[in-house]
Amino acid sequence: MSHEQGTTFSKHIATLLALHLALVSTIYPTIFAEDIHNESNKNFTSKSASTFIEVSNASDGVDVNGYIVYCPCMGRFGNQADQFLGALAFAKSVNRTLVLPAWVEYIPYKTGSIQVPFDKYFKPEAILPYHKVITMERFMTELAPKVWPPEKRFSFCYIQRGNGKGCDAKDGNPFGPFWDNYKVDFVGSEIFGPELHYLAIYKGNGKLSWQEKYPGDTWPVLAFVGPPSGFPVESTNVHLQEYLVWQDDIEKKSRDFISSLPKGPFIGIHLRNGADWSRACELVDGTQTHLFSSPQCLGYHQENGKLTAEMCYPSTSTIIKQLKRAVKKINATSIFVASDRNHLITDLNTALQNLNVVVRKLPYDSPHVDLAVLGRSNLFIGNCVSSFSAFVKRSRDVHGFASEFWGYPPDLRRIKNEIRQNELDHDEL
Ligand code: GFB
Repeated sequence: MSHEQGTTFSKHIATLLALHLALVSTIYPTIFAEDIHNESNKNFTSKSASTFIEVSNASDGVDVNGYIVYCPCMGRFGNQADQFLGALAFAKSVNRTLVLPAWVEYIPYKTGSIQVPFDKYFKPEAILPYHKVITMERFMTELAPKVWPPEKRFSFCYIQRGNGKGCDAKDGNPFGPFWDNYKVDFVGSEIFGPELHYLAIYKGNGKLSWQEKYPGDTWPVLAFVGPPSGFPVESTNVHLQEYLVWQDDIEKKSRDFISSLPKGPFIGIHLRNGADWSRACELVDGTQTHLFSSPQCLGYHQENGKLTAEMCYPSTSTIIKQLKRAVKKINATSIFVASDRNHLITDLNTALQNLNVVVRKLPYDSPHVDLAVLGRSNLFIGNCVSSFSAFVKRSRDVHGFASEFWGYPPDLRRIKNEIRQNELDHDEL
């Protein structure tokens, strides 16, 4: 990489980071007026209420190998779900019980964040076939008094953060509100880098290094300032999506909605087109290797091509063209649209009227029901760059359902024309 390219690349990274931090710490339209009730758990009713503790290997229900606790302090739902899969793999690798953190959500036009218990959306029992888990709420009330008394609460970080000398685990939003939600204060910090890294579990004896440096008897709880995992999800952990099973009420809402659609196959589409997204996509100028979740279509080693602006923020004409093709391909009778802003219902209904399909969206706002419906569609078309779309793609892969992405593979003729047009414009100047 030349110095100039390097500088441009660094500028992009810096801009993206700043954008990301600004976006996650301010006002996000992420909490919706969805009243999710705790219905009985149909598939897992055989498990007793204490299942999560019974999987532990001591008579008093305490896991002698210890626990992993962390704050999902980066990004919104899609980002958090990506990192959850990595954290799950990490906990399994070091053989500690994973404490399921709350989902961090941001309230529109309000500072701060709220913490939504993990099991409001997903069934913890469904994770047990893979690894031992307990919700943060149960951990704090039932086990923390025994294994993690206030005087033993150290926060773990790779490198010093904030203004102090340690992890400053509660500095900023959502860090402070997350731990406050569980009334956790830290008495000190444990900086594990640079000798150790959570990624060590993917190399040689890495997982043993964690166990040797932090044995369960002297360090019963490793409380990480952020997820012990990367973003996007490591390729080896993509399959762990199968253990994220929706709670029954979300399943029911998605099934009810689907049964209200005309009989026949339906296409589920994700239109990520809010203001934050258009700002992020402005950075796509052909020089980046990856952006956010783009490895899901471009490949983790970029083996499937380059990122284009159309893949990040597809034009309405691209969306219509791809949809027309897809409708014919699967003989769809309806299209379900999920979006964070503009569902394009009128444009799509008008453009597709000759094909006899109806275009619908949920009659209420719920990202989780949107995800569940998209997951069940006969064909899904998502945004390769978005981690919200990535959640859907992974959940469909579990069942072998078909998925496509906007603008992918890129329309080479269109790109050539754009380049030619740019050259003409330039010549005219
Ligand atoms: O899920 P997420 O991390 O995906 O964040 P990206 C996007 C959020 O926008 C979701 C809402 O968690 C939802 O709250 N949202 C997006 C939607 N699409 C839909 C939809 O179809 N229906 C509904 N109801 N809500 C990244 C962020 O978003 O975008 C980063 O995580 C950063 O922090 C970046 O802001 C620009 O990967 O798409």
